[in-house]
Amino acid sequence: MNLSILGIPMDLGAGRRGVDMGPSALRNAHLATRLRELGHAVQDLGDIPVALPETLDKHEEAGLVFLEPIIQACRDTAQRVAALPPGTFPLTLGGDHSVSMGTVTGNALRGHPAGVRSGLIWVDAHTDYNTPQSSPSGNIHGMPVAHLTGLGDPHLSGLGGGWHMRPEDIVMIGIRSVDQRERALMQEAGILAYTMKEVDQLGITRILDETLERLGGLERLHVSFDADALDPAICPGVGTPVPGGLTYREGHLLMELLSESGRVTSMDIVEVNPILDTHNQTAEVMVGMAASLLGQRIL
Ligand code: 4U7
Ligand code: MN
Ligand code: MN
Ligand code: MN
Repeated sequence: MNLSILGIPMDLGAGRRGVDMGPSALRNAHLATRLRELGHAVQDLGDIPVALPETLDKHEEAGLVFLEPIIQACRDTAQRVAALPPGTFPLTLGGDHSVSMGTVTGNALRGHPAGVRSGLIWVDAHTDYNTPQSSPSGNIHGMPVAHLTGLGDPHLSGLGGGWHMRPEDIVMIGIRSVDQRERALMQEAGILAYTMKEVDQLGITRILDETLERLGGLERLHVSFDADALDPAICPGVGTPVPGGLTYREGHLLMELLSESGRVTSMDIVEVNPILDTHNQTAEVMVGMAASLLGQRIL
């Protein structure tokens, strides 16, 4: 497969500094080499330019922190991803999770300026379904999914022109932290989310069977993997850790089953924060997750 790596070194959407160094940390953990060893043709496209918070006034517009530069970076990301040649698998590296408004939109627009119906598997401790009105923090990394489905700020939700994700085409896995008003928005939208309770009760295999069945007819499937979905004991380098996450094996099994399905067409790795990490462990674990999704086998 032809893989294109693209970094989006952005931490404007997060409450803490440091996730802007995520792409460097992942490259440092030998991302490209690992994927080449699997037989892929890997091209690193470098990074999307993103404003540094120190060069901006920390202004809030209608409950949104750093709205303008985030729109800019997401727009650039969407354009860059949408322009990749057909048959290429984009592996996009955050940055905080607001980058996924750009990556998911770009992947849906590839080869189709109006956008195609696409599936989204959101692996995260959080549902990221806040709007500017519901958000307790104002941090945009807690809002990407809501904007992808058309809620919230019109500039952020308008990145795809008229294209939006359909709530029924989204499945979330690993969920264990949802804000009160966010919960109501999730229920209204009818998004399927497997909480950690369901991971414990049903197991990853059954959850993946149901997920792939639900997203059955869709030709494009994007996996957005927030490092905080994994337990903080395995991935300490995240800005919003929540105890009780996916184990190392649950994460790999999820990726292995997705790989076996042959249906995933693009992936994000986001929220890796080297400042909060120990010896780049979180980046190394996440490189392993990408390798499992992209065909690494034990035997
Ligand atoms: B991440 C939060 F309030 N829900 O909106 C918010 F708990 O991309 C956290 O999943 C969001 O890491 C976490 O600020 C965003 C908070
Ligand atoms: Mn997230
Ligand atoms: Mn999260
Ligand atoms: Mn986070």
